[in-house]
Amino acid sequence: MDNRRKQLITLLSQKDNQYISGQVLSNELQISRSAVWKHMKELEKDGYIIEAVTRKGYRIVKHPDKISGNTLQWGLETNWLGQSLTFEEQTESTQTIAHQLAQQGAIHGSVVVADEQLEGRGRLNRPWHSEKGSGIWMSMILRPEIQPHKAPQLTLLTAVAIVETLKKVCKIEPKIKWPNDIFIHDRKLAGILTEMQAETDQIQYVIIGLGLNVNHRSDDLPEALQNIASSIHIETGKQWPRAHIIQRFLVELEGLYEHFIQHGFAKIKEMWLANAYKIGEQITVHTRNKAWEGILLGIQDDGALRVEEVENKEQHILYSAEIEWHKRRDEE
Ligand code: BT5
Repeated sequence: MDNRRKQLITLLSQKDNQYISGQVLSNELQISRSAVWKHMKELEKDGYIIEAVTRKGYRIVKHPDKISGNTLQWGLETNWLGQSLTFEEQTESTQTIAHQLAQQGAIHGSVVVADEQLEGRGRLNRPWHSEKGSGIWMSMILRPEIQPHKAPQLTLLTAVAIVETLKKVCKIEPKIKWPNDIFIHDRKLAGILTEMQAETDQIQYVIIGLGLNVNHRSDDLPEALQNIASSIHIETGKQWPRAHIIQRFLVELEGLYEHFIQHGFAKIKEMWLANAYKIGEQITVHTRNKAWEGILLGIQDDGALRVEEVENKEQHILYSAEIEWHKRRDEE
């Protein structure tokens, strides 16, 4: 039963906006046309809006707003990423669950998604606001056979996957702020948190967390974030089906990851640079106990940041640093 519905969603999703006839569906699934119709009614209970037109057939006009184990897995077109999926209505943090699952042996490509996080976190344990029903809060467990020092490249790769997904699905053009932020119009739309368990020369697992604000209106965000954060809804004025965005993102990430493992970082680096925030512009870099002005030149082949110091034209390669991006004064 469930499997048929999954196949149905896959067939309908592949056609995107076009109709697919009841006869074709009935042949593909080897069930009667009235059984197809019954399945459509069931799908509507899960929040899909399906249009049925005589002599044309069916098409999905709206993917469900709600996320659930079903809506995430039906129509997921990846080969391995997210095929093992854990969904939680509410959890402390998907990172915490992913760590537990990874330690219990969860397979490469396992994904954890939550509708709400009570203790979502960013880097250095900073809080990550993860309101119920509005955003994408998810963690991916990867077991890459790469040297541990290359793991930060996975953060950059994930950023590229997010931007490419949002360009295609939502027609917006966010920028990547090194190393782990996705920005749009100078506001933060998404953040990535990469955590790793490794020995000196071998990675046991990497957990990549993604927080992406989707359907928040401005006043849904806490006051402290209202001037520094954005959402896809704020940018486009539309509500977006989160499950559909997650599925498209997983397809994008899987493709880029496979390319990275087979051919290395070069193409990802080019894609990253094409979408990067403030390349060629002036920033302030805080390293240890010094602050200096620099021009952002780009990234190295390994993903490190390249900055030219304004005062003496010296080039610096930065693996970690706090950077001031000179936000507009009214946004401080
Ligand atoms: C990040 O940290 O940007 C990484 C965020 C990763 C969150 C995901 S959600 C799924 C998974 N489970 C988790 O528990 N975490 C991951 P960082 O660069 O340290 O940025 C944190 C800062 O972003 C905070 O100090 C706030 O200023 C800001 N912030 C918090 N919530 C935000 C939100 N929803 N939207 C935009 N900015 C936010």
